[in-house]
Amino acid sequence: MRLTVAVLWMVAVTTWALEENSGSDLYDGHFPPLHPNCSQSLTDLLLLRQEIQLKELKQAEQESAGILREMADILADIKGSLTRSNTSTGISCPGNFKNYGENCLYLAKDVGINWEEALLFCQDLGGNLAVFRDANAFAHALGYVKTSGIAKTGNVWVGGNDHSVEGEWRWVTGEHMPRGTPFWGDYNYVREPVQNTAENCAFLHGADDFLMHDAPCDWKVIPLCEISASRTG
Ligand SMILES: [Ca+2]
Repeated sequence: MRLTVAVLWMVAVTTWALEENSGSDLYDGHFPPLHPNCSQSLTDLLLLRQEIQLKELKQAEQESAGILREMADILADIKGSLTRSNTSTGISCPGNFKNYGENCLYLAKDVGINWEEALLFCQDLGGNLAVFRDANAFAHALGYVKTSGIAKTGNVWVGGNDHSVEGEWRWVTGEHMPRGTPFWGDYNYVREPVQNTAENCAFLHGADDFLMHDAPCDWKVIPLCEISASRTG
């Protein structure tokens, strides 16, 4: 009797053990353990967060690349526009004339002649004695004269006089000449031009940093000639 009970008990235990093992394998095959402990769950969470951040960074990078491409296109348009602008304002000057601002200028450094001769000299070259309708034109002419290599005490004829009416200064092209700064200089602390029938021609006075003064028209100085710009663009 005891032997029978023992055998039955062993069979029961073996059967239970087999059933227990096969059930565990089945569970693990379909539902593998997600996280053995809490630290594993935290690691997964951090990895997921990193993955999301990387995705966001990639999207931002794509958007930034798009913005940079748009900026490059805009800069290319601006560059093209400037290139076209420079080409269209290109000025061609004949002979010894050089382009300054909107005009062509020629300072005949080796010539010393009176004002009337200077006017004819420039007209023979197809131009006129230089006139300055605004401060920019005057600044361009001064820049040319000051860097031309002539003596700082030299003098230069320009195209202005008060031949017709004393004190009424006009350019050779007929317009009234501007007065005061920055065109005219001072002589003995008095602003030029002064009322003086002996001084009816305008010149750039080297001793006064080439600002304009009036002088007797028979002085023999250097002519500054000008030709209206011809555009090539
Ligand atoms: Ca005068």
